[in-house]
Amino acid sequence: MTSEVLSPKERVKVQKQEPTLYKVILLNDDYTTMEFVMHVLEEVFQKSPAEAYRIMMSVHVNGRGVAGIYPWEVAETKVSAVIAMAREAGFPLKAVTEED
Ligand code: TYC
Repeated sequence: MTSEVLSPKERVKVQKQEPTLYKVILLNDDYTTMEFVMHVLEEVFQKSPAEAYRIMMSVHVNGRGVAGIYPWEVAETKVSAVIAMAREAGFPLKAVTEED
């Protein structure tokens, strides 16, 4: 918000819009280890060990699951971090963004 003086009519126009949010979705595969997925959830998504285990198991059972919900640039950066870490470690783990 700027500190300029606004008329009452102008003031109603400057209400802040919520940014569109994006889910970061982790996808299941048969090769990435459960331990590595939990590591990614703790490092990239700041999840506790218990929450990382819960999300990892949910992806393992359901095929996909939400790792976190963020503004677009943050979500895309986290997907890039997941892919980079996985390829470096030799795993095929995939992550995608989806509008919330
Ligand atoms: N299905 C994998 C296994 O049994 C574990 C896994 C969980 C892989 C979540 C990817 O996003 C994933 N080793």
